[in-house]
Amino acid sequence: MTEPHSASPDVVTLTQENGIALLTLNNPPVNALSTALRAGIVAALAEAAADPAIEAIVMTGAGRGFCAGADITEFGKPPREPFLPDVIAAIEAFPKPVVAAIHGPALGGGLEVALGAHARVAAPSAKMGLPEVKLGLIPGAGGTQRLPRLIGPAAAVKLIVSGEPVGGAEALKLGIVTEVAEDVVAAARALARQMIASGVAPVGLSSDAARLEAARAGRDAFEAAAAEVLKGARGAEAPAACVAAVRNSLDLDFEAGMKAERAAFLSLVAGDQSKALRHAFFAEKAAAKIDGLPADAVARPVRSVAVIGAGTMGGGIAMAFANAGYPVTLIETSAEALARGQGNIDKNYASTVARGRMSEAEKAERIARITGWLDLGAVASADLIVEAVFEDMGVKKTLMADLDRLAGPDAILATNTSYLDVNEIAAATSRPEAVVGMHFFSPANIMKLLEVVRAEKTAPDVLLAAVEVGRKLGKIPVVVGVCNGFVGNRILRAQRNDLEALLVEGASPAEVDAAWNGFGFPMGPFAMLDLAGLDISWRARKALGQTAEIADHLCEQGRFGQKTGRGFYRYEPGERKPLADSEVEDLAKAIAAREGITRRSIPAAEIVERLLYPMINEGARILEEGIAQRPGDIDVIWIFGYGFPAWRGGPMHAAGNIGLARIRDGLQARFEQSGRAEFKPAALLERLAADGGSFAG
Ligand code: T1G
Repeated sequence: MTEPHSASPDVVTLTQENGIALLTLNNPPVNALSTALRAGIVAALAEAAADPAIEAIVMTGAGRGFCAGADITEFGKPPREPFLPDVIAAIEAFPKPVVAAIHGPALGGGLEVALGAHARVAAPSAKMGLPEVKLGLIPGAGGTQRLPRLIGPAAAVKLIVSGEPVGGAEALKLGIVTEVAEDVVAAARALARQMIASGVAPVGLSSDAARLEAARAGRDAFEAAAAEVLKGARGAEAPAACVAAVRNSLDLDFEAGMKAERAAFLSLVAGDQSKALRHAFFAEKAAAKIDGLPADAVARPVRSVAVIGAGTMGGGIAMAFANAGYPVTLIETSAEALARGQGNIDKNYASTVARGRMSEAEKAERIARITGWLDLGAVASADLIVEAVFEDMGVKKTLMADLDRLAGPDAILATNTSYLDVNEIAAATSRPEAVVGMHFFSPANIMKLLEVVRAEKTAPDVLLAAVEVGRKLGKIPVVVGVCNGFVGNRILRAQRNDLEALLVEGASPAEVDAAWNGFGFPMGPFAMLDLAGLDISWRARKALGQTAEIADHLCEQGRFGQKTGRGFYRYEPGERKPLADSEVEDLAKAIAAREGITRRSIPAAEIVERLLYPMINEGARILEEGIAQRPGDIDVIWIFGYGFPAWRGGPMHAAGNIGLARIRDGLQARFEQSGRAEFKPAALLERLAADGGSFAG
């Protein structure tokens, strides 16, 4: 084997063995395609082309994966040569076979690099995909032109618009790779050897006429798939741009298709939606970082879990842990409650199996990890205990005191409370340093967000353990401070500050919800209230000594929303959509008459402002109080916990696009009009608006 010739000393190495060169991408930690790495590939190809001993190239990635795509830290800066499409064209034009050996992530530009190769093999660990749509982009280095030629336009448009990766086996089924092998480099060498022996000059996807003809024959299937994938777009620009680019691969020649792809990419990358989605990407990464911990702090180990309470939340939490491989002790106070909880868990898994998303064997394996107990003493062996009992401070304090007495000396005591004071809960134990909030969102086995509540005495190793466990559950943990409602629910309360006034002034629940849907939320506030149950927010209001005349009246009538068939809407059997409830409108009219308010039609834009501005204002207060570590954490919480459209970047990022001065003025006007303190602009908002700033980060 010849000595390694480093094509570029640090990011690409080229070695050669028996005529086959190994070109290794080596830009830790994920081989992102930085300018240096792109230049290194071009240099390595030139070096290989000049070496007559080299008959083929195998491309691989150093470390845990092939290549994570374009270096997203370079976005927003002037693009520098060599541009990625040109690098991939150079791979494709190499006169001898190039085989990509893919392990781990090959994402975005990383998969596009592999599509420039003449063949691809994958390891079972491979994770191949084009996630650009999640960054508000389209694949910008030939993915929309080469992938349809490789796997057909229908399969290609689904993969591109979903942004989701596929593993080695699925990639083999789709035709992205021709083989899956544990030793993926050896398999690639063998394939290269076969291609050399065939004596046939390699043909790249861009010039493969037969593949283009086959792709064009798949147009009808493509149009059907395109219509289907666009249904979920809800205001996002990138999905439609992806569809248009794949359609170009059928209608235009390769060069024209590439030109159109580049133009669309450059337009999107400069747009607000992509900036918002890139903000959300980095904010999600930053959210797991905890400021102010000792440098040597390490997470307390968690190998086993106990969940107290087998209700909706407790059952979902138990499933989340079982899904991640943890043994779970599920404890209830009665055999009947335990059986009901275990029955619900079985039903939830059964519906996943029915949808073909899990095998019966996997279902059995996960259920076997959950052991039901009636004796609280069963917590003795658990490293982490999560209480998910009734949302009442007295109940929780009593339970925590019992757990404190029965749990092992190093056990972590976590509370799933959604808004109660975790300091007060911790004070009910002799180990407040071991108490932390882990606020799961329902359904706890599905929702990605986990608010990790840092109480005054929570120890660093306990806090780190809660975050680490959250990530092992596949969740997005965000550290928050103690206040009523923490971050997410406190901002949800602020969103509702003006809801009843909107009804009294003339809007209907359906108009308010439609405006919020138009802003990009999957569900409007009234539909959400009816779904969650009006009694839940009623109890929270009473705990705060607050009232909401219309909602309180509905609750006093026992109208708690969907579960009782009436709330802000009427729910009739057989009717898919909720129906207007004339009694709600009559009540709003009566209040207007009593208050001397002239009702009017309220524009959707005004409705959105009156929901959104109080949320941003509450976010500013949360930052002032140190309840959230950074504005991006608030954005992550609302994107992943409450459906804030990611292509708007979350409430604090969206505020920057609206303009803080405009928000301040809107709130000030509402404050003066209503006299209600909750609309008074926060000091931080006033200060940033005066400086012309934004909530950066
Ligand atoms: N560019 C720059 N840095 C990246 C990066 C990237 N593409 N991907 C990850 N990092 C950083 C990340 O910020 C973190 O930094 C560290 O690497 C480890 O990441 C032309 C235009 C690859 C599955 O969207 O999905 O190609 O915090 O903690 O959990 O068409 O990172 O350590 O300082 O996430 O093992 C498309 C995004 C780009 C892939 C690894 N590619 N990355 O997950 O590690 S657009 C993506 C991921 C594009 C082309 C278009 C994940 C991962 P730090 P990590 P991980």
